[in-house]
Amino acid sequence: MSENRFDPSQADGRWQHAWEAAQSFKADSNSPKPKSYVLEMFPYPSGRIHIGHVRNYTMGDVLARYKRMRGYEVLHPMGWDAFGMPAENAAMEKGVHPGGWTRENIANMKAQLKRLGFALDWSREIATCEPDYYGQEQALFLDLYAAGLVYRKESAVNWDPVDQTVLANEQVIDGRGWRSGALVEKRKLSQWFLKITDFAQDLLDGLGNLENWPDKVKLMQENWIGKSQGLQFRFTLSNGEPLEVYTTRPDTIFGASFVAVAADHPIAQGVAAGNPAAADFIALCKQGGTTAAELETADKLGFDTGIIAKHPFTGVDLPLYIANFVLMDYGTGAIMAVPGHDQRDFDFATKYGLPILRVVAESAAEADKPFAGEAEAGDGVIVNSGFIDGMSVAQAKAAIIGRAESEGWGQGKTVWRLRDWGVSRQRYWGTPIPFIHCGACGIVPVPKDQLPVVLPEDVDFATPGNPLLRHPTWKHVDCPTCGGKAERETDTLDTFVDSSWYFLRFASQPADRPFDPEELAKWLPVEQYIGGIEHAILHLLYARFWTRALQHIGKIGFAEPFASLFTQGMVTHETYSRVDAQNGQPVYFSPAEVDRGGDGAVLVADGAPVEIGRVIKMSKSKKNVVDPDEIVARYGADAVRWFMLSDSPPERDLPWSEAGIEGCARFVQRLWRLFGLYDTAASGEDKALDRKTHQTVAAVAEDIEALSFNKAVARIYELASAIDKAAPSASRSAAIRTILLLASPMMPHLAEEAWAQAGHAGLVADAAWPEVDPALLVEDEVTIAVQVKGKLRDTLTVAKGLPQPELEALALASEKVQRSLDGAQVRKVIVVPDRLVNIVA
Ligand code: ANZ
Ligand code: ZN
Repeated sequence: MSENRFDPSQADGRWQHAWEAAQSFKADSNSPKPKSYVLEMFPYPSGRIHIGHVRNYTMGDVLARYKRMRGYEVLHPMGWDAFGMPAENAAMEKGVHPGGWTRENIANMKAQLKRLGFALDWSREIATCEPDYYGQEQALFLDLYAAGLVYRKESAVNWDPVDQTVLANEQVIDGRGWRSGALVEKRKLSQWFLKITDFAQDLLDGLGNLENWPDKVKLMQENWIGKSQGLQFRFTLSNGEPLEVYTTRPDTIFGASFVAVAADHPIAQGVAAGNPAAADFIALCKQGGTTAAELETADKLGFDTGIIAKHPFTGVDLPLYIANFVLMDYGTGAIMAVPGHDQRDFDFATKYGLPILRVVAESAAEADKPFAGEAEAGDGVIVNSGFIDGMSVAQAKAAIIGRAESEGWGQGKTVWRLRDWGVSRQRYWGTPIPFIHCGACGIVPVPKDQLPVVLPEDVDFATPGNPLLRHPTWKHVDCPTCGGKAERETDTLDTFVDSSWYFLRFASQPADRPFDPEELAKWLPVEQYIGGIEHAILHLLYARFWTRALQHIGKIGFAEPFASLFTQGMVTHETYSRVDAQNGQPVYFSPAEVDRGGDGAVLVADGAPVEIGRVIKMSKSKKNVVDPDEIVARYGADAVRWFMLSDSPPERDLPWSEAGIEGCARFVQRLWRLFGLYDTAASGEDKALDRKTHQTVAAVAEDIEALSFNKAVARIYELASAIDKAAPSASRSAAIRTILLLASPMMPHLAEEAWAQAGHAGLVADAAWPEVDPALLVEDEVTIAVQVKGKLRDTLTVAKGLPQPELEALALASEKVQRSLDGAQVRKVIVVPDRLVNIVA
């Protein structure tokens, strides 16, 4: 090869065009080859790809390219999760149209992805904001409705009384609307729900079969589904009403010292009707956040109603409180409180001076041990509890449930944390929910032949609220059933619906249906899904639910969408900042603005020091980012890709470093020089190098299949060193050809360039993975330690399995051994075959 430097600025684009011209990565559903579906979570088109995308997509790309080399027909698609709030925010802030803003971002990001040389089938590109996608989603939504899996119900939303609009949870900051600053109220609105709870048990059981999912993700899903078993039972209140409570710890019933209801509980409402102080307290509760997490951390607050509940066993009077930490939509919205063994109850009892009783102890002897400032939620033996004293927690649970059931005041009950999925959003930039409200007929599904229900283009963002609701004409339609005047639903779907089935549409996208089940069956389930841990719960649970729901209604033949899941670590970097003297806030500087010496760092602009902060996830707000475009322009796509795979195991964080990327760029050149040594005319055999080559092929294959990319990279470094050291031979040329193929999924541009320069026909992208000769995988030589009187004097490299007499003879023949014996009489020779010879003199 004549050129002695590889020039990515020339080569990268050339090969990207070559792949496109050859349609190298177009997946053929009708191919007779075995199929492999490799998928990375599709991005939100925010405007620019970030380094996390680069890492995620590089991993998927290496696997996809590798699978192609192994003879698979590979589906490796890309698309855009294109609906959502940022587009509407941009519309409000910059006066642009959400559609224009989104499509422009998609074009930019697509160009960025192309510059990284990803082996993607762009012919299957999807943007969820286009009617050909969301129209099919509307069709599926109607199918789920027909099957009884979609329904409407009243539900609380965050209502901004000034902007007169519903707010998403993220738009409520410290209880106030993010734009108006007004105190947010909880309002009841009729909303659309998907019946995910019908599948709660199924979704839980299914986790057991997902062997190739990270345990932590499965655990998070399990907790989210939250199956709990306990007792629902009745107290009789002093006002004559019954009070139903739910507890997972019936074993602690003798430790109850008060009962409590949620602010929206009917009993609380009843009290408030005749008591202004109670009404005020309930209003106060409603101002806080709505989420369980917010309630969990909020200060415990209560209102004593003066009502008394009789303890079912002891007859003791328990006061009834309205309490802010009791949720209306869990269990019965009412609890028996056991301060000794529940931390929330403990905090509450401490604040309001209520008894804290011990009913579980480490042993019966510790029945009166005081609490050390906190509740004891653990296991133990039951104490101070009458007929259940001495039982274990589990025995006592069963005993109390048995007693309640036989006496008729309660029953064992399973309760789920999982709630039905509220999918209504009062926003413009989402999939219109395909229903019509008719005064005469009620709720009427849009007939399928009238789909898609397309978003209007002419919308106004100058005033807050839902533009669909305000649009002068869009919502007015004739009722499909009676022909009378009717109105369209103006809610749109949660964008998580869009991402719950996109992987199906990638595999099959007919114009007239959401997908073709037979074509789907060829590709699904996804063989390897790769994405961020931040999607461990919602996206992955919703996608599992949609797949099950579609199976349930007979649309598809499988329940789990993703056979293997991998969650990659983040790309991190230290931060640089100074505290602003005026407002005391930190001002951040990007790595490019800073000169990082040995210990400290100075701002290039003024030469004065900046503070070096922790190594954390790259984020725009902390300015500790590198721009993918910039580094690709500077080092070439292959060096960037190589860096994303090197050093850190893929599930761990990857610290970005200038030295690291420069090392990668140097290795690209080093490989290029190695390829320069490729010589098909070379002759002669180098057995040791052959073995190294074949062992590397086998090991790299194993590593890529296990997604241990950093290990694969390390092995390629090793083989490169072995080639460097080897003398010219046919073996060395074979090794060079092999390393080119092994590195090609990681450095596809360099590989193509070298392949072409070596005069090979076709593209490396279409080449097969090198064959392994199993005979070369076993080491046939061993190193033997030769000791004289227990001291190492020499080592011998001999054929494996060499018999004892030969080994002994070779050892005694060693010059070093003879020198150390110095004429002494050999008394005994101990031989451990393949390991050691010890000569006793
Ligand atoms: C008595 C008790 C004693 C409780 C004890 C816990 C520990 P999990 O396990 O998450 O399902 N609870 C029930 N309904 C509630 C509601 N609507 N809002 C807030 N808390 C509620 O939680 C069930 C436990 O949470 C129940 O068991 C109940 O407190 C409380 F040592 O009852 B327990
Ligand atoms: Zn009608």
